[in-house]
Amino acid sequence: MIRRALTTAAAVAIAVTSFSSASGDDKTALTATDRECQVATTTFTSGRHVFAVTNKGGDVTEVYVYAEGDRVVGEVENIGAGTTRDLTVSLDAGTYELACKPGQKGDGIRTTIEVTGEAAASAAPPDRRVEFAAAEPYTYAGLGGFTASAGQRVEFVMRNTDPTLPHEFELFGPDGASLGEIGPTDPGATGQAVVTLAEPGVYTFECGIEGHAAMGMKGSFTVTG
Ligand SMILES: [Cu+2]
Repeated sequence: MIRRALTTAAAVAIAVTSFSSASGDDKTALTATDRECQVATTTFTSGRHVFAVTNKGGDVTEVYVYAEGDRVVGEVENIGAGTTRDLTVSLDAGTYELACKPGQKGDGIRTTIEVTGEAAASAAPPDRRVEFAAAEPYTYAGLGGFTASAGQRVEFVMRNTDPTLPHEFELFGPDGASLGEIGPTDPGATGQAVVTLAEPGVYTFECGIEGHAAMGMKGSFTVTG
C-alpha cells in the first residue's frame, strides 16, 4: 500500500515472543517500531505461520514477507500505533525477508529469516494463467466470471492500462489471510503473481493503493472444492 501523506516517522522497535492462539496456531511475535523490525525467531520449518505484529512505533505501519527477488509472499497493512494484527503466510523452504514499513512506504526495515523443510512447492509451475487489466477508472477488467478449483496454482497477470495511475492486486483467501500480491505496477506495465488456491471458498482481491479499493477497485471469485 502506498500512502502519499506521511505522519511522523517514529522509531520502529521490535520485540518477540512466541505464544499459542486459541486456534492452536503457534504465533510468532513481531514487534515493529519506527527503526526496528524484530522477530522472536529467525528460523522456521516449512508450513503455515502466523506472525502477531505489534506496532510499537508512532506511525501506522505494514509488514511484508518477501521471497527472493522481492516476490511478495504475504503482507498485513494498516497496523495503527499500539495495535496488533496477524500476518498469515505459507512458507516453503528457503530464505525470506520480513520488511516493516513505518509510514507504509519505502523498502522497509528488513530482517532475514530461514525456513527449512520441504522444498518449494512455489517452484512448481502454475496450472493455469489468467490475464486481466487494471483500468481507468479504478476497475479490474477480465476477472468477471473467473472461477477455479481448490488446489490449483494460478498465475495472475495484470496489465495496467490506466494512463496515469499505478495499481496493485492483492489476493486474500476465504479466511481473510493475504495470499500474495502484484505490487505497485506503473501505467503500461505488467505484473504477475503465482498463488495456490488451496481451499474452496470465496476469495477477495483489491488494489492496495490508498483509496482505490474504496473507489471500487475490488472484487471476489469463488473456488470450488
Ligand atoms: Cu489502484
